[in-house]
Amino acid sequence: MKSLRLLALVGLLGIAPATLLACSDDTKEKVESAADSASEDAQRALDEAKDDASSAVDSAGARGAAEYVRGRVKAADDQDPRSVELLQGYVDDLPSQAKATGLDDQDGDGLDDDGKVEFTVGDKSSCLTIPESGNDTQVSDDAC
Ligand SMILES: [Ca+2]
Repeated sequence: MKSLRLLALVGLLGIAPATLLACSDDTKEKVESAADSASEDAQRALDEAKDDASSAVDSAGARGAAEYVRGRVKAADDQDPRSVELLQGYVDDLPSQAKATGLDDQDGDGLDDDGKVEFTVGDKSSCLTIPESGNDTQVSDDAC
């Protein structure tokens, strides 16, 4: 009797790690596949953002660039509208012929100090103004 129980125990111990291993492989695959699809989604969103930014600049130059960033700021209404990190991310989506200046954070609070970003495409400039509240963002067809 005793040796039977021992055999069963040994048997169980032998099976358990194999089962756990199989389960963890399965889980790992699921996690990897979820991560892959999340990164594909992120890549797709990034590609779309760059396409949008490109069309905005192609059709409306400096103003298009400013309006594009303004649109992104308005869409991210759960974030601080002056966040330098976010704004820089939007600016990075712009095609290379669009130059953005004026993102400054002298006091190091992570927020743009004056809420003004100037966009230049060719010989045209436009100025995006983001009030601290994030409401009433404005785009003007002049340098800031
Ligand atoms: Ca600041």
